Amino acid sequence: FRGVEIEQAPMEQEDLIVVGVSQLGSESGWRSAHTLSIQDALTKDAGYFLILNNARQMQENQIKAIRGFISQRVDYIVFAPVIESGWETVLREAKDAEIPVIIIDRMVDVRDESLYTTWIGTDTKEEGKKAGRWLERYLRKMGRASEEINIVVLQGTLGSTAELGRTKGFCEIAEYHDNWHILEQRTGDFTATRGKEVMWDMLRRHEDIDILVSQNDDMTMGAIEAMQEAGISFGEYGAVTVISFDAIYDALELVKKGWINVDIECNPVQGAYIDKIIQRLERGEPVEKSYVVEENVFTKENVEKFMDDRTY
Ligand code: GYE
Repeated sequence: FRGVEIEQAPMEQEDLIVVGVSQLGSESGWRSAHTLSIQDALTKDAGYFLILNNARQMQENQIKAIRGFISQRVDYIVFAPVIESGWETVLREAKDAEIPVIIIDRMVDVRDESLYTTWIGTDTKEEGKKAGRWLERYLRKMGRASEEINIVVLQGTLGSTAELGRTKGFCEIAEYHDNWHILEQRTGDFTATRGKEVMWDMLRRHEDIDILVSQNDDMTMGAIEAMQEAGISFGEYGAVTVISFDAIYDALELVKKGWINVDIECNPVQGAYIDKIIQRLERGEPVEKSYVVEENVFTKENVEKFMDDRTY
């Protein structure tokens, strides 16, 4: 995306609120929508000078960017942490510099909550549970509730909130079912390319896959390509039932076509929240410690009425 270099806020911008944003990367359609939503909200017209840095999936790049923001004395630091662990030191540096930190999308795992001001994100564990609950209902509806069910899971970036939450949430439901067998869980790094490669490999090693749980739409699309190339049928009338996460527009098209059976929504439109929170802080008003964005579940039955409004 645009604005990958850290720019210096020019002097004449003094009346603008300077916000340093460390985005974790540009791995997925969801991520592009997330970045765009930030750029749309933190505009000059709205009173902001936005410094946006793309960390390209590397925690050390994020730490470097945040240190850069601290030495530039930005007014706010906003960041989407690539993984949960390892943030204590740099967050303490920001706190010592008295720069408020707003965490977005994924979460950090820190003991001391005072190291950040607030968090805006989604309930990824609940998303995982929704996938599990959908599968329960689906198997019941298909008369397969007591069949042996073989599941493979394409996980996102290991150690990221989205991966940890979705894995945990789905496993919690799976534990109730002795006949659900998770054959393998492997990371596809939230990208289409890795999703395809890993799915290829899993298809080669497991003969009888009933369910694919893919923790984002990009990996799902890669996995679909792998199944097509391997001559394995999938989706509504196929051998492999496909469960996906995110619900970006291109994936909703596939839900409509019956290629993806269900897509658990994850909402990337978080920019307006950042703006609202900063405005509150500017007025000296209190903010909540966390803001969780609302989300839906899409199947062929309900998908169409949501597609018109979807901008990403
Ligand atoms: O699901 C995936 C992205 O952290 C919720 O990251 C986000 C996830 C999203 O790469 O597509």
